[in-house]
Amino acid sequence: MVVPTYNERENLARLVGRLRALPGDVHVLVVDDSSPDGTGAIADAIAACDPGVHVLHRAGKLGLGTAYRAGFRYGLEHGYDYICTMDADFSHSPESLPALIDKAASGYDLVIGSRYVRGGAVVGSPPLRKFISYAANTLAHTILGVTARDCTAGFRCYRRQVLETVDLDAIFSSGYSFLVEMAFWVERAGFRTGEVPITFVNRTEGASKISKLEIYKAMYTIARLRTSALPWERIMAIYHAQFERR
Ligand SMILES: Nc1nc2c(ncn2[C@@H]2O[C@H](COP(=O)(O)OP(=O)(O)O)[C@@H](O)[C@H]2O)c(=O)[nH]1
Ligand SMILES: [Mg+2]
Repeated sequence: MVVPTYNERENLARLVGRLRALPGDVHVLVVDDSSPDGTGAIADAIAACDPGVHVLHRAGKLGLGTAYRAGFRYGLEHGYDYICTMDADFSHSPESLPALIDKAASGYDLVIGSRYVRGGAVVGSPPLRKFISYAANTLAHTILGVTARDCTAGFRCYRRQVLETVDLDAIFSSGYSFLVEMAFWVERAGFRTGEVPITFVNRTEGASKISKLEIYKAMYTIARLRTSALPWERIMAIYHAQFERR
């Protein structure tokens, strides 16, 4: 389980405790971006007493997308078959993780802990937050053709083959829109995406790191992916044929 953190000192120790208490010896990798609140030191202290907990320290706030990518690389290099991600803020209940892994093991390449399938729910999010999430998903469905109902969710389980196949270096998004971009490439590569209903509980401790800039970047990402997915070679061939005939 890759847990990116930036200022999560109120949450991290309890979260890791609950993940480590799950059946199946779930290992945890904390990817901390030099959190000013000392989350990195807390992670080190936990890792010092538990060989199933690891920490990657990065030099500064380099973005959620690149934190996931660093975590994926670590998971691939260390031979894990399932590489998962979640927020550190308890919006994603650790106890839902086995359901995600079970579904992946039953033949899905990417499993998303989803608010927007039957049985899923959102608790405590302000209306604006709900609207942004709804709007981002609607754009991803209509403009990009992504079929996952909750493609902005960070609670995920990837089979290692997915992360070996998708070109992680070619992913442009460094921040939150990484999630939409990854869902898009996973589906385009022909992998099977499944969803497990979860109840998303808005964080009670610490502050959200999502900013207006991340929302603009997400819109740009959707536009960029749409244009990059157009059949440019055919379009240029038609254009040249027309042009040369004159
Ligand atoms: N390492 C790292 N973690 C981040 C960064 N931005 C956000 N996070 C973490 O990513 C997770 C999702 O962020 P969060 O603030 O919960 O976003 P929200 O759920 O969309 O409000 C949390 O665990 C954050 O601590 C970042 O730049 N670097
Ligand atoms: Mg969160």
